[in-house]
Amino acid sequence: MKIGILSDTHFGFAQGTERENDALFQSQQALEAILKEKVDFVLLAGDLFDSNQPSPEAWKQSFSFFKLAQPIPNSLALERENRSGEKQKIEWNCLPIVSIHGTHEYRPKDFVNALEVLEKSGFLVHLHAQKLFLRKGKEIVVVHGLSGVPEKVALNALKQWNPRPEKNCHNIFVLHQSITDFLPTKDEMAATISLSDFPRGFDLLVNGHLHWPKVHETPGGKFLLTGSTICTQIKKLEAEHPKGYWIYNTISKKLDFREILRQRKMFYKKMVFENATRESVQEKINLFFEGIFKQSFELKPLVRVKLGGTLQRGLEPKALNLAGLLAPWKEKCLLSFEENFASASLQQKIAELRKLQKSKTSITSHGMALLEKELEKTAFNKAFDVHLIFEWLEYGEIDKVIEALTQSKKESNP
Ligand SMILES: [Mn+2]
Repeated sequence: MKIGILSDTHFGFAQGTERENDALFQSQQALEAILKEKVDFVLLAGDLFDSNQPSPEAWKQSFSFFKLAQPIPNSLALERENRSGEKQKIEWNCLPIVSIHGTHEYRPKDFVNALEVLEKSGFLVHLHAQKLFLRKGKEIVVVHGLSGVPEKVALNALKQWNPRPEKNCHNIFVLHQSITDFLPTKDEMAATISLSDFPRGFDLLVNGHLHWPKVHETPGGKFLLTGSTICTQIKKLEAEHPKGYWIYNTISKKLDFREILRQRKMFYKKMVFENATRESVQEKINLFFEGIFKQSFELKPLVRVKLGGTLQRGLEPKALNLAGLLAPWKEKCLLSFEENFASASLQQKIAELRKLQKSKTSITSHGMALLEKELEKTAFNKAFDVHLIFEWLEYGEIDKVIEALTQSKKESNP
């Protein structure tokens, strides 16, 4: 079978802003292209909506999207199996769209989920800890769907459901969670499932939620991050990958990524300065933006710049007026920025400590070096031999120290 896979369309995203049509504009192109490929069904990996209680505007976007598949006839027999093992045939007239809900649509038990509404409308088949058997002649594809749950309980939900691949079928497992392997720090509020937790023996593991597209080879098999069809946060990883969708062939097991043709481009730039002047910051900013606008864009691009490092002594970050430096470019893009300049003195102290650490000098000479530096800041003006005093102190020659210091004091305060 041929399957179109996409995820994270986020209908309703950025409502009331210049980007309010992006969610539908980009996801619609993805679905249209998938339908042209004559797929047997479409698999969605959650976060169709941006909110768990979509606005009428978001519902309208979703209906426009799902209507695209309605004229296409269904050639598959569908049967859903519940957690208890109970099976139920599903009558479906148009091209099947199979979906789990994501973390954005999650609602506690006993509340109606937006995707249940879409199923009642005949737009999709919704799975939560359920299997869907899709039969075409002799070939059976089983989609094992675990919808999004709060991250803290995700590993537990996976273990409790404990899906096992069906014999003589092509098994696809789909979920919508964070994965610890892709996060920089361990935090159970952010993720509990690791790649090693996935059940073995599946032909394909599919995960929504993380918005950049990528295929990973894992102990559990091929692991697909579908990526989103829209950018909801400008991150480095996302800016490196254009938005798109996947075509999967169950016989060759080939996964092809296709870009959405007309999409809002995204740029992310981190600039680190050292002892920068206002002019050097301005120059670097202009160079970056001139590079971007060598090409023209159908949709204003998203640009995020992150500036940090140190400024020239005496130049306070406030005086830099970054917003002012960026102003000439504001009209041409959807701009956001972050500045994180360390104060020069703190930065200097860190640099000094690093230098000392590298030189591997003894504690005594560290102390000596620090004392000399501190004395330079006072009115001391080399009134006594620091090295000698320090050496005496080291060997407990207090009397000598007092004598030398009182002597020098007399000399320097006539
Ligand atoms: Mn999402």
